[in-house]
Amino acid sequence: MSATYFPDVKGPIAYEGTDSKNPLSFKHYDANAVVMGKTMKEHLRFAGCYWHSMRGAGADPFGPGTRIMPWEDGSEMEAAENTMHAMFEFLSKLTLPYWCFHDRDIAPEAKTLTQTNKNLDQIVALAKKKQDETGIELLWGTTNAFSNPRFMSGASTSPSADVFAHAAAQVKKAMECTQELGGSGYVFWGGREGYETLLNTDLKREMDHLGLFLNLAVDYKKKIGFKGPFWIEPKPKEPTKHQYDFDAGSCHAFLQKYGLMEHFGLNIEANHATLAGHTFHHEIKYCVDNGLLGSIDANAGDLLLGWDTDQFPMNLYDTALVMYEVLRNGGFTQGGGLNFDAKVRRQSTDPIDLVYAHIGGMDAFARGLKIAAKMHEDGAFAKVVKDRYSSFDSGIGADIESGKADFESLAAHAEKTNIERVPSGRQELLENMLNDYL
Ligand code: XLS
Ligand code: NI
Ligand code: NI
Repeated sequence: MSATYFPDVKGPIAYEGTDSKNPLSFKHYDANAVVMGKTMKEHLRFAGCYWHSMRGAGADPFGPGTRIMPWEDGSEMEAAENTMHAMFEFLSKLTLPYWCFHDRDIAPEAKTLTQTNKNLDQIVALAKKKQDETGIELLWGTTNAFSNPRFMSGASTSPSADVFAHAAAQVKKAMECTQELGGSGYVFWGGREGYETLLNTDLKREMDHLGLFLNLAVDYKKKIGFKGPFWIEPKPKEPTKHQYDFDAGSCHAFLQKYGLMEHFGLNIEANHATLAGHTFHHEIKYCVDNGLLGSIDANAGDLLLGWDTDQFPMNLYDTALVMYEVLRNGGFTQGGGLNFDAKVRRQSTDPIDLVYAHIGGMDAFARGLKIAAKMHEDGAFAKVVKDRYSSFDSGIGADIESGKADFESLAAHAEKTNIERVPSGRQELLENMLNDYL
């Protein structure tokens, strides 16, 4: 492996166990260790993301980028090629088996769509070569239909039909690139699909346009034979005041209304969950219970800052409870994985900081997986939940669930039943139990 952009990392990061003092080693992520019948690598399906790791220079609303990114060198197209080399060196050294990208991350946008697409073709060919050389695979591709000023009022929900057409052209091409690279799935994040003020917004028309657009995407997917599922990535706000793909629940309703359930799952991002006023655990659990778990953008927010800070996931409660749900789902059955949609802080300026960040995130999820597996194997939490609803397993409860009961029979039952007390929820005991696993 040629050490070009990450010279301090001599070879692939290895598992050295918890006694190791080497900061460039995994303490918990042991790719080939078997947990509940599958290797950690198979369970976790880690992906590196192009936009933050390779293209994010650390800019914030108050200042430009701060980061040293030696790969952004030469002409625009040279820089794009160097960046692809850097990405694959980075993925290989971190032993990340997958990657994710937006069309505009990997190749520069030109003056015309034709030239932009040619740029993309050139870089996709290089990416394909790098994939073949390394065995690293594409988890998902997506479209950036939010940065270009033409998308200021939305893409498929823009009041301009020409913008709708441009968004379609972009998704069409990005889907083709994803297919060319063998991507597992394709993501839709509605970057500006929302509104700033209702005073100028035809809410119904915009949502109908979004539903139409996604149906057109399904038509095209069938036409080109793209096998992977589509995943919507819910986010309640930012950059818009209100986004239509608010959270898992509202996406679920949207997908049902527009007849899209068969083709879509969700890509849940931790920080988007918290922006929506939910926990990461809640959003994942909602997906598992409704057959919607596609993929995960593994990051974390800062509750004190309150915006999409995209930090690396370090909280073991989060990783354990989320992996508990992923295991309950039988894994990433739609072909998704854990994509580090996370960025190092603005003051973390060296390429090596990216390496530390990913080691930390991978170890946090590996620990989460081990904790979750133990929780499943013991079955203590599953038993508590099962027992709590056991009144629905027989008698009147079974009649309710099977649809046998009606209001008259229920009223008759209530008249002859005195409720002395409803069983305790035992929340504190359960929290103690959870801490014992950590
Ligand atoms: C932004 C989103 C974005 C998506 C892909 O908040 O997380 O990065 O993951 O468009
Ligand atoms: Ni994301
Ligand atoms: Ni995000």
